[in-house]
Amino acid sequence: MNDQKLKIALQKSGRLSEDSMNLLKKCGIRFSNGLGKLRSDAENFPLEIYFLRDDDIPEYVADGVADIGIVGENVLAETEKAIEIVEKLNFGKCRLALAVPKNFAYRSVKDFEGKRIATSYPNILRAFCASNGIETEIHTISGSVEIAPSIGLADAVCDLVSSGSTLFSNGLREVETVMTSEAVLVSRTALETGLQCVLDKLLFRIQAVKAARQNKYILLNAPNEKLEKIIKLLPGIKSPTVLPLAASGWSSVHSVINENDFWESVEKLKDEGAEGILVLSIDQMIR
Ligand code: PRT
Ligand code: ZN
Repeated sequence: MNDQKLKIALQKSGRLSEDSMNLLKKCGIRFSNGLGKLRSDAENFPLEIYFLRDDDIPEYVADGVADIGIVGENVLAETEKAIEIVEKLNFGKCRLALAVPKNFAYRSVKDFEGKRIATSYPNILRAFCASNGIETEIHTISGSVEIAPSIGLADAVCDLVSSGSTLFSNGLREVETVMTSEAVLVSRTALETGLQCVLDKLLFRIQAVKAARQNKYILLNAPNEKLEKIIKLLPGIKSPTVLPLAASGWSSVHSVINENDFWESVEKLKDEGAEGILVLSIDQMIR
């Protein structure tokens, strides 16, 4: 391993912090993140970790203070910095949406014409309004956007939504998705060869962790006469492993299944006579 250290910026404390740190830990990278710590050196990987506010991460990466970072696509789009998305990370999922008070008779995006919209994302909203040919009055506020209509500051809001319960409890109804977002790994452009090499190693591990999260390891017992049908239900990475059981006429089948069709697969396997089904999480998966 070369001795150049890659500098990564993570959110210090907030919705992305825990998932970002867990991802590095699953990649086998050890570091301490004690309370109030602003930077940390990884013990077993050439990585220096900076803990920052999420809004500052694109700028730190664009300026080269950090080489890479983990940030929401929404923050990235709002700051309009010239940095690259290297990998989508499958967490921190949300959408930036337009919402109106429940009694607003909404029909189409044209209903926003001339309206006051409160948001923390003025650049994204401005671009959205322009591409829809509408003129709006954008009020930029940095927090608690959802209360703007009830205090008379705005007619509508453009805010991040995940479950929708914040909008609902403030008497608002989501009517348009402006953008969808998830946490992404970003990088400054033109990394030096040594640093690019460290990033490639990190990416290889991140992709293995992502693949593992989307899959489960499954073990089951099958009567030999049903093996053919059961194997068809379990494609695995190449094909399932089949081992004889001590009890005659039975086999143990091991495979990997996608989490999305997990319950459906298990039901079909049971219908075909599979018994003793065990399902395990996978930490890393390298195809
Ligand atoms: O202190 P710092 O500046 O670092 O953090 P922050 O307070 O600005 O950001 P934080 O930690 O709230 O969010 C970090 C990132 O998480 C965001 O930039 C998004 O990419 C992502 N994310 C995912 C969310 C949400 N889901 C989310 N639900 N960010 C914010 N929210 C808020 C939203 O603003 C609204 O107030 O949650 C509320 C809505 O949630 P529901 O579930 O009621 O719809
Ligand atoms: Zn922030």
